[in-house]
Amino acid sequence: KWKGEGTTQNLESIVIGRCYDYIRIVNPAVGEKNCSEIWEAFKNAFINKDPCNILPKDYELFINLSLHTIPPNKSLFWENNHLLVNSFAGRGQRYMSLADTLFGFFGDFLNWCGQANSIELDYESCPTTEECENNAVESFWRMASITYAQHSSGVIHVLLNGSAVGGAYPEPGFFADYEIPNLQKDKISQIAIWVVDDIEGPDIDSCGTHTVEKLENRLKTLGYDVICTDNYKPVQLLQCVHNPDHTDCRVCTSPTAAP
Ligand code: ENP
Repeated sequence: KWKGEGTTQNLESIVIGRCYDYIRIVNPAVGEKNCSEIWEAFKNAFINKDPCNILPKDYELFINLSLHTIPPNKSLFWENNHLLVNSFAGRGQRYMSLADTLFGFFGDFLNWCGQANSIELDYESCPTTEECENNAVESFWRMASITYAQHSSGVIHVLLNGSAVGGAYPEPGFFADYEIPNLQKDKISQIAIWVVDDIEGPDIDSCGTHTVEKLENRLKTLGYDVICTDNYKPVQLLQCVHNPDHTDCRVCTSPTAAP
């Protein structure tokens, strides 16, 4: 009955398995966590409720149980480059994006919703954000984004897509609406923005232009030390793994003709 995809099959097994994978293998530094209690708190945020009336605060207990330290200088915010961010962050080895925290790891790539007057999940369909913004997935990411921003410190990194239609810094967007307003200024030394175009993609946005200029001005007005870099090489080199033959991916220039 809804326009969106239904709950991911085997959701419970996936998220409980992810939770153990996270605390035992991906990031044992988080210490002991009760994965079945975290699953119960997650599920209780949205089961047996109108699927269009789930609020971020319904995930409060889930967040309290799964919260852990986010190392300084490791936070990585982004828009419009989910897979690139996943590989660049390296499951928290290089950077810790929201999806590399225990609470974000739980939901990444999954879909879920419940139904009013039933304790069953809805595997057939779930509401999209266009149908209702107070849906289980949207409210989950809003709560997770707010928490992630509040706990980020040191140098903050932001990876934006310079080829995104509509601009690298979308408004509305999670970064603009839930993350920037929840950064704790006294814990942050600098905000480093990277604007990276898709290989072969159009150069729609760059540092100092269009929506990126708007972002830089917003952050500077808030009193942050902001630096911006176009086509940050380490990220571009990662993109080149998929596009090894592209001219932008040449690692050394061809020798010039002899005089
Ligand atoms: P999209 O639309 O490019 O990508 C959405 C996909 O990324 C979905 O598969 C979603 O999981 C997963 N995802 C991972 N982290 C987030 C997230 N953090 N979030 C929403 N989806 C996330 O991403 P958006 O909507 O533009 O969100 C980007 C935001 O994530 C940025 O603000 C960045 O700083 C933040 P699922 O379960 O929905 O399939 C917050 C919101 O970290």
